[in-house]
Amino acid sequence: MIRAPSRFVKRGASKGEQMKRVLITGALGQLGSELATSLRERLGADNVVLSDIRTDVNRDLIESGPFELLDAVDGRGLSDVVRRYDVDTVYHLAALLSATAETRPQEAWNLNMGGLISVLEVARERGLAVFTPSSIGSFGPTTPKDWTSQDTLQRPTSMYGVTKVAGELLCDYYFHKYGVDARGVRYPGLISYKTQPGGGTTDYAVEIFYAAVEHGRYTCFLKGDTYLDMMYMPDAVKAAVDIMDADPEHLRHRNAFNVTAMSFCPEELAGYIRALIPNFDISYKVDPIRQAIADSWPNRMEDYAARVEWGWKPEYDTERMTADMLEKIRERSNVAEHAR
Ligand code: AKB
Repeated sequence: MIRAPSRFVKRGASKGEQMKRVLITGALGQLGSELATSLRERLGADNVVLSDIRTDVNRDLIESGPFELLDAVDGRGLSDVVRRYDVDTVYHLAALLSATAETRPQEAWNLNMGGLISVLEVARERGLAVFTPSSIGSFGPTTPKDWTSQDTLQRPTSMYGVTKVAGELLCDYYFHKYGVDARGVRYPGLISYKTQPGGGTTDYAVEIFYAAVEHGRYTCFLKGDTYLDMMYMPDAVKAAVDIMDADPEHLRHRNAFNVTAMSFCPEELAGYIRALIPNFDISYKVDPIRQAIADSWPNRMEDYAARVEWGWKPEYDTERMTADMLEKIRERSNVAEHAR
């Protein structure tokens, strides 16, 4: 049996008593879909309400428990869902990622900030706990690039980064001013095979695996020597669950903990793939927008505060992640091949 994290069990509740309820916004996205599956396994499907602005993907997930068509910017709609399901914890994941945000900056501001403030307002009114992901995108070109520390310069130059820093500050504000239990981590690029990312600068680190399995070659939109922090999805899900499960007494930072698992550049990742697919070939066609964003982000963060304050420790390094990605994508392509 999988044990429910303590914060999802009512205070003083004995084993087996009623668990609490979670709402995930942006639940059909790359992180949301895997977090949803994991939380539904832990807490029971009925205790994890999924929401998104679309229903055209991931039908199995949508049908595996409660789902609401909801734009997180709509505070009334959000409040209604929270009340109807007696939600006490929101994982607020709905946001535009860095590359898309750079092409549609006003929309990014409206969604990323509008969604967050409406979640925090409902949290203030109804005493909810909130998880909000920040990102390596919250750093900028003046941030120290190597072993970037938890508390350092944050002057991002992308609209995504602007919304991420503002979001970190807003979460801190709601905690200090209203006591909202807002927590979060600064995610690096997330690598996964179940749901594709969309509109991110780090998306190459997912695309490359599909291209390697399907075509044996990949044309990368970042330069070969662009180092960025990355993390495999099981660790990203673990971080989201563990930070919300952490003893608040031990949290000095609460919001926006640096978390990382590996750092590599495209050339290096290609080397790991080549160890398993010897003929794999990488070439480059640089996208200036995404390259400029990547160049403004750290090469590698340190995540000491997360390790000390709530026991963060990733399980996957680049080698283990690469082997698992290739194996899982091959399995999926074999299934698809046989289904034809
Ligand atoms: C992006 O590339 O925009 C995201 C991120 C690092 O926050 N994956």
